[in-house]
Amino acid sequence: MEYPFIEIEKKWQKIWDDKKIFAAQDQSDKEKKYILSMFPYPSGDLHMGHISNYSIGDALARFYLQSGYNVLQPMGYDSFGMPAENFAIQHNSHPKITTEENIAKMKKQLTAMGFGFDWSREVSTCRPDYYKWGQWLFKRMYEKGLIYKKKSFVNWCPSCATVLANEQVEDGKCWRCESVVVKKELEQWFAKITDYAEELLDTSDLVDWPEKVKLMQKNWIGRSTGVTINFLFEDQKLPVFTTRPDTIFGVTFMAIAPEHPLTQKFLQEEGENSKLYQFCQKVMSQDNSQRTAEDKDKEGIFTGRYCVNPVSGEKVEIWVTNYVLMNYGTGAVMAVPAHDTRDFLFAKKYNIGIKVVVQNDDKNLDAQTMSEAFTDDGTMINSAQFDGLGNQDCLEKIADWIASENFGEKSVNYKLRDWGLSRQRYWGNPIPVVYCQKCGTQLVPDEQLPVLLPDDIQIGKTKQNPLLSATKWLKTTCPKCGGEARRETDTMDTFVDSSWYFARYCDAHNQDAPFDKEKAGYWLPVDQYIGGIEHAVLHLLYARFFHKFMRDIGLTNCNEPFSRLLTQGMVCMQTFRCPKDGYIFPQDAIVEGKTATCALCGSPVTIGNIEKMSKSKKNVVNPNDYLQRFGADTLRTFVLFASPPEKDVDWNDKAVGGAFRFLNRIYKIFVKNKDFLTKEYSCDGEISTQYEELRYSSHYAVKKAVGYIREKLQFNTAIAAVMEHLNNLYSAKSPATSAEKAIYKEAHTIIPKIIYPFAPHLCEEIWQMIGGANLLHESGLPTYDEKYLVKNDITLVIQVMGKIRAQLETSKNAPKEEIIAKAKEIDNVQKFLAGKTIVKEIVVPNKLINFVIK
Ligand code: ANZ
Ligand code: ZN
Repeated sequence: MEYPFIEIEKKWQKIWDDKKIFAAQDQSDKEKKYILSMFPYPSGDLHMGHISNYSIGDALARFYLQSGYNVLQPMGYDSFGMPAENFAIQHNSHPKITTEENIAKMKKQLTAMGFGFDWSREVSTCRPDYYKWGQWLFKRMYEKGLIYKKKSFVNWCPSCATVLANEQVEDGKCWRCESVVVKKELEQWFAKITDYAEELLDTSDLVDWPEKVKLMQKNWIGRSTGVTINFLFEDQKLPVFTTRPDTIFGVTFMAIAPEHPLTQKFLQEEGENSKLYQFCQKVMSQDNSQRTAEDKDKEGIFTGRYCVNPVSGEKVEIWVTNYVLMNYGTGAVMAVPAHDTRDFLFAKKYNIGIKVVVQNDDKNLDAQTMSEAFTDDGTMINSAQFDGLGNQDCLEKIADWIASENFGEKSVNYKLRDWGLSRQRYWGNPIPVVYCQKCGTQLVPDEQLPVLLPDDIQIGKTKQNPLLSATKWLKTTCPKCGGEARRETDTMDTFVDSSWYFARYCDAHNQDAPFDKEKAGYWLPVDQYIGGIEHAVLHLLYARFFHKFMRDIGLTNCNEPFSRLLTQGMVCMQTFRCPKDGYIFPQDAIVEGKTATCALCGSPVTIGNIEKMSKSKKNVVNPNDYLQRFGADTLRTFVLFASPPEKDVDWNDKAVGGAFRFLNRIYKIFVKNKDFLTKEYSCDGEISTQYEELRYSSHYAVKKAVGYIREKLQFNTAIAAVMEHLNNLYSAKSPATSAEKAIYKEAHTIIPKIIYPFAPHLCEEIWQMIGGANLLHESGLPTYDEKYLVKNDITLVIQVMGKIRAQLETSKNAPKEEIIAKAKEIDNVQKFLAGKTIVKEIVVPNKLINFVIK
C-alpha cells in the first residue's frame, strides 16, 4: 500500500493557505529571517533546477519557522526579457498574455510543491506597479550622475538583435543564443558601476559567501595599481597605463588601439584607401577575447609616426595593434618587448628593437638572442640612476619619481566597465526619457511615471525594435517647453529589474515609493540567498551595486543586500548518445551492464557522462511526472537527500523510489501505532537495555539533524540520521513498562518534527494523526537531552570454567572483542588462563563472560 500523498498534500496546502502561516509580519518581537531564492523567469514550466533551489529555500524557511523566527520567504517573477518576447512571437501571441499565462502555470506548480511563500508579496517585474519604481530609480541615478548616454562600440548580438553587456558575452559569444557577438557603434545608456568598484571589491560584509564567487567578482572588477605616463605626440599628451613603471627605460615602441582617438586622427589624414584603414576595419570586426587571446597572432601596422618617451627623451615608433584594447587603461601601451610576452612576440614578428632593463640574476640576458620575454624579477640595468637596484624596489621608486617630475601620475585601473543597460527590444522597462527638438534630452517627471509599455504593437514582423513603429506612443510632449517630443525606445536590461526586487518584497505594494525605509530596514539584508552559480558576476554584482546606491540615497541602511549566499549544485543525469540519432532520452537506451543499445534503431549507444540536465542533451526529466507518481514530499526529500546543497545532484529513478519508500515507512508505522501514540505515558517502571538504546537513538537523531541543518545546511545528513533512527524504531520490541512506552512514543514523535522542513505535508498529517496540538511549525524544534547521549557503564562478571574470578567495569556499547581482550588482561583471570588454550568464550550480553579452556 502506498501512502495517500495526493489527498494529504492537497489537504495541507489548503490549511496552510487558509491560516496564512507564511505571511511574514513587518513588525514582530521575534527575530527576523529573510530567506530568498532567486526568482524564476516565467517559462511556464518548473525545471529540476527550480525544484532543487526552492526545496533548499523552503527547508530553511520552515526550519526557522519551527525555531521561532519571523520568517520572510517571498516569490515573484523575472518576467521582462527577450525569451518572453521570442516565446510570444513563436506562439503568435503577445508577451503580456503569454507571460501571465506562464506565471499562472508556474504558480500552480510551486503551490503543488508545497513551498511556503508569502504570496501576498508577489512581484512580477513586467507589471507597471513594479517597473514604475525601476524607472524612478533610474531617474535618481541619473540625477546623481550615475546614468549617462554615450556613443560607443557595443557588443551586438545579430541573432537577438540587441546589445549585450560585457557580462553577457562569454568567449565572444552571446550568453543566451551563442551567436558570435560583433561590435557596433551606438548611442547607449550606461550606469556608472565603476564608481562603486572600490566598494564592490570589499567583501568583508559577505559573511558566508562561497570563496569562489568572491574571487570571481574580484577578478571581474580586476583592480590594477600602476602609473599613467604621458608620452608626447607633437604637442599632445599620449597617456599610457602601466603596471611596470620599472621598465620605462626599456620601451621600444608605442602600441595603440584601432579605436584610439589618435588612430582615428591618422585615419582621417590617410583616408579610406589606406592600409591603415583596412587594417583597423579588420581588427575592429574581431571581438576582444579574440584580440587578446595568448595564442592568437599579434598583428599591427606602423603608422609612420613617432612619439617621445618623456623619461628618456627617446623617439619611439607608434604602431596600431590588435592586442591593445580601447576599453582598458588609456587604449595605448608603452611596449617593452624584453619584459612583456605579447610585446616580445610582436617585436620579433615586426623586427622592432628589444632593450633589456631588468637583468636576470641567474643568467645574463642578451637582447639579440633571448627567445622569450623575461618577466621575473631581477636587477635594474640601462636605467640611469636606478641601475643596480632590485626592480621590485623600483616599482614604487620610479612611480614616485615620475610623479615628482610631472611625467605622469600614479593611477588605479579596473577591468570593470560601466554597465551598458540599453536594450533595443520591446519587452522591457521603458527608459523614462524623451527627446525634444528644442530642449534635448529630458527626463519624464515623477508624476508621469510609469512610462507605460504600449500594448498595441506589432512584434516579430521585423528585427527592429517594435517600439520604433508604435507611432502613437512615440509622440509625446516635452515636460519643459510643452512642445513636441519623441520617447526613448530603448528599454532597460532585465538585470536592472532583478537588481532591487529583494528590497521590493519588504513592501511589495507601496504606491508612493519603491519600498518603505523602515520595512526594508527591518528585513534587509537577506539572511540567506540561494541560487545558481551562473549569477556570480552578473546578477550578484549588479544587485550589490544597486543596493549600495539605494543606501546612498537613504533607502536602505545596510551595506550589502545578501549576507549569506548558497550556490546550489546542479541537477545532473546520465547522457546517452546514439551514432545515428544523436543524444537520446534515457528511456530510449536499453542498458545491460556496461553497454547499451538504442531502442529507436538498435545501434550500440555510447553511455556518456553524468552532466547538467539540458534539453539539448536529452537528459532532462520533468518534475511534473514525478510529482504525479510520488508527490511533492518525495521530490523534495530526494533532492535534499541526494547530496549537500552546494553539490550536484545525480538524478536517479531508483533513488527517488528510495525516498518514496522512506516516507511510506514513516507513514506506515504511524498508522499502525496510531492509537498507542495518542495516549500519554508516565516514566514509571523498568527500562530494558533495548529501550535505553532506542532513547539514545532518538536523542542522537535530533542532535545530529538539528545541528547539521543549523550549522552546515546539510539536509542530507539530517535525513540520513532519521533513516537510521527509523530502522531502530522498526526493530524495537513492543514496550513493556510505562517508561518504555514513553520512550517508544518519543521515538515516533521526533520524526515529523525533524522531517518537517523536507516533507511537510506528510509530517503535518502524521502529527495530526497522533493528536499533535497546533501545526508543526508552531510546535517548535525537537529537543534532545545530553544526559541520554552518555552511554551507561556496566559491570560484567568474568568467569573461567564457570567460576567467578573477577569483575570488569566497561561501557555497554563497547565492541565484544574489546571487552574480551580487557577481561583476559585482568591478573586474576590471566592466572587461570596461563598455559591453557581458550576453547571459546560464552558471552551473556551486559552480564558475564565465561572462558572455556583446555
Ligand atoms: C608596460 C609593461 C611592461 C607592461 C612589462 C607589462 C609588462 P593589468 O595587470 O591587466 O592591469 N596594457 C595596458 N593597457 C592595455 C590595453 N588597453 N590593452 C592591452 N594591454 C594593455 O595589465 C596592465 C598592463 O597591460 C600594462 O603594463 C600594459 O603593459 C598593458 F614588462 O606596460 B604594461
Ligand atoms: Zn522641450
